[in-house]
Amino acid sequence: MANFYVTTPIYYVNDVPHIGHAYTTAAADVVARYHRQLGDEVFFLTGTDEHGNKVAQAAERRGVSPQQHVDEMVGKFKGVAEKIDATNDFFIRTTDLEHERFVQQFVQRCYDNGDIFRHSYEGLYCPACEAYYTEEQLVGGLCPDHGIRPEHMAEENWFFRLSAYQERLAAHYREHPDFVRPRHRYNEALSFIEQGLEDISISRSALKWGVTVPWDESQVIYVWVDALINYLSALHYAPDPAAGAAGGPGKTLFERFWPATYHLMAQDILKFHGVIWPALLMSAGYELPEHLFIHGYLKLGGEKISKTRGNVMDPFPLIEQYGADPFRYYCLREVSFGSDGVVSEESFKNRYNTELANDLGNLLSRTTSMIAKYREGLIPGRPSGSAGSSPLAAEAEQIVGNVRAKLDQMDLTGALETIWELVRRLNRYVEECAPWKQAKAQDSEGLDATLRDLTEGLRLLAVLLHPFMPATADEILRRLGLEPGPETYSWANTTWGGLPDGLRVVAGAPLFPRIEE
Ligand code: ME8
Repeated sequence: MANFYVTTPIYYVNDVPHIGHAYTTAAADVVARYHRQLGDEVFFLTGTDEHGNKVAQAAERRGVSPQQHVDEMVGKFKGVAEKIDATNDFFIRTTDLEHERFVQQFVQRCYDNGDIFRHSYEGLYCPACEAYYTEEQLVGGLCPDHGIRPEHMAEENWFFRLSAYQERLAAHYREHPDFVRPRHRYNEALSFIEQGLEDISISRSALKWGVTVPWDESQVIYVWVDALINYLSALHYAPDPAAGAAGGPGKTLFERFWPATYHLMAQDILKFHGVIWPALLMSAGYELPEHLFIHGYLKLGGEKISKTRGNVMDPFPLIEQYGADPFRYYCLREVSFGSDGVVSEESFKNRYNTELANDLGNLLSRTTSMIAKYREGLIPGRPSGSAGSSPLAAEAEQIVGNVRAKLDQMDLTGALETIWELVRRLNRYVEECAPWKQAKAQDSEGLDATLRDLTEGLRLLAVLLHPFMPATADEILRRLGLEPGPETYSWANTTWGGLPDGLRVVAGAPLFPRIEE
């Protein structure tokens, strides 16, 4: 049993959440659930980034105070996590007092180490990134990420000696070739470091909406520094999910879960997490996270979905209409995890109808209705002796092994594809065995074996699907007369032959009613 700590970025509350936010949180939830299946002790963190210029401006546009704005917006982001069935152990807000105090202590450590100094600065500032750019970094004079023209800014503020960490950062990358994954993102981050690092401004004087610099009340801490520290601060005040467990964990969350196992995010914030965050941690004397995993962008019509660009796909109507599971399935299956990909309502409906309604939904309804018809609902028991071995056992176990290997590599899309090999194999098995013919020929033993194999296959599917489609997995188990729960979903139950005898199928509506145009 290992300790496993997975995080999502904390999302900006300058605008409403969109499908991109739901995607990262869903992916982190898959990973968290999978590690719980393995028996790991898991901490899963998500939350909101509530300070900074962007948020202050959004509040001003609405004519409300920043505090009122964030208090109203946070519910929408918590709502995303709930609606997609995320099992986050805590939801951090950077306006939590405990977080703010921790941020001050953290930067004080960097200051005491001599890494923070006063400096005046002038440059081109993108308010959407909350970051400075050089002329060369701009594309046609515009921010490369947001396509807006940066503002000229001049400030005297506090700087962090990022340049002093260049060598140590590069060495860390060389010694930890899987620090950033996938590989091309590692290369991107390392080459950025190797091009030379400049010191960065880590405070703002013009802005009031932030955490005060502990030694200079006239300035607030730069929102990105404040935000990154959330991964660490949360472990100092979040309630302990294992606190009620028998015997108690005995150690604090920080002792058990730092360093983080995975920070998940898209490539827009790789530089902050791959360069600035590790340097800050080195300066303050903390261990570095084990891995950053950079998934790609979901794009609409070929363009990155972004609040600043205004081309947002709202996940709520889809989730409300079809449930969280089809949404989770679709995003993770349609776009190869780690690459960019296009999403659309049309392709959602296609996958829903073919893969969920036809492949998976029909498999369950065919199996359970045949058991109802031929065996009065009683799932045939395990035959004794050599007659008990199934032609599917070896194939299924190979598939389980492959799913695990893909999940361990963070290939969430590959894992889903592999699970569908089993779905399709079971459907072919129905055709091959033709239980209706076995019934007609009064091949009672053959029919029992077919129905039992299909049920066993469905049980296995439920365990494999649990991280991706938790409600669907629960429903499959219930239809087979099984009780869903942590025991049933334990990875130890992925061996063929785990189905208890004496179960009865339960009738029910189609898992995924077809979407008719
Ligand atoms: O950057 N496709 O917050 P943010 C896939 N507050 N993922 C997407 C996406 C898309 N089109 N759009 C957004 C911030 N995301 C900071 C983070 S962390 C210390 C501070 C996801 O609201 C993806 O995970 O702009 C991306 O990295 C993140 O949302 C950016 O969220």
